[in-house]
Amino acid sequence: MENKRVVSGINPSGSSLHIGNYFGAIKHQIGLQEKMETYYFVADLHALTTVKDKETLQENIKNVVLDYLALGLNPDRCVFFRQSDVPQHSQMAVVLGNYVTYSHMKRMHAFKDKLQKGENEESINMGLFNYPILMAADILLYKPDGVPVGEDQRQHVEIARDIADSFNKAYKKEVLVLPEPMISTETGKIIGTDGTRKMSKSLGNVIEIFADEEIIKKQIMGCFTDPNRLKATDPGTVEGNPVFVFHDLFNEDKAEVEDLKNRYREGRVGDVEVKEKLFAAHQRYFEAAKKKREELTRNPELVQKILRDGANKAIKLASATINEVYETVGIVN
Ligand code: AQP
Repeated sequence: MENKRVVSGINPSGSSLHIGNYFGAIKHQIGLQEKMETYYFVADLHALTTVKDKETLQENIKNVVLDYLALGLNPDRCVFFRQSDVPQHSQMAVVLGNYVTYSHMKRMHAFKDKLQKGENEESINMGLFNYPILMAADILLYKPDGVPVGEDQRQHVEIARDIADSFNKAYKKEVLVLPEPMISTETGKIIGTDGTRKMSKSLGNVIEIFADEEIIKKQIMGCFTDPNRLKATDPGTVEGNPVFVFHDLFNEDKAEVEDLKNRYREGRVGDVEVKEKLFAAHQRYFEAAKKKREELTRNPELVQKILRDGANKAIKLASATINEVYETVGIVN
């Protein structure tokens, strides 16, 4: 994939990013900046499916922009922008909706998840139903070779490929590129603090990255562990136990992790010590990013400039694709 192009985005549906976003997608995306042409964006239009309060949305967007940059996006190496600053995303979505069927859309998991959570079709908005079409537009506009995301987004990258294929077949021309999902086998699905479901903003089972220390401590101390271990002296299970999954992810003191695991298996350590060490490891791991975030917060003009420059670069590529798409379908002004 050397000299190739990738694109990916983050939905500012919540007030800050969590370790599932980081280890599932962002860390990988940051690594790719050195090797490939990278386009990363904050998918603010997608957040409208769930955020219906103006101030909350503005705050979420600001926070996610700062989080993303602080975690290591380098605007000299990647094109970083807001989705809404590039109107071609919306234009492309209007076209692409015509190359996917209603029954295919009904099988998409964002929509099915809501139904499973007890919502009925009457209360699901069309923005959510159409989410995969806008996401296909986000991707296909940049003709990328790959899309680095977490496992939960695999289905959405696949539908983008299906839509591109169906568009190309309709016009017997290779206009759109079919991108590959790029998903880590080890960290593509980070489990939530409830120990059962994927870590998700909307499920509230997260460990945030930049929240106040007290909040992060509470999230870690409330983390699910081995349910069969009633006392600290009971031997416990380490494999699949979320606190140890998280230790493996961000506690860089590997000797400490091994010692905790051994003592846990033998019933010689309490959950509180394991979690306190996890909290300390979290503070160490994200310390540099926190400093960087504070610097960026003090420099809003710089952040605005990064987003403006990013949008200008993104528009160049996106407008070339939409012009080609319009030309292909017969909409030529
Ligand atoms: N638990 C996770 N494990 C691995 N990867 C994850 N991602 C999210 N959660 C996990 C990846 O992070 C990127 C940005 O995700 P997003 O915020 O745009 O949307 P999402 O996947 O819907 O994240 P949430 O937290 O689950 O949001 P809500 O609750 O609003 O739906 C993506 O690449 C995603 O795969």
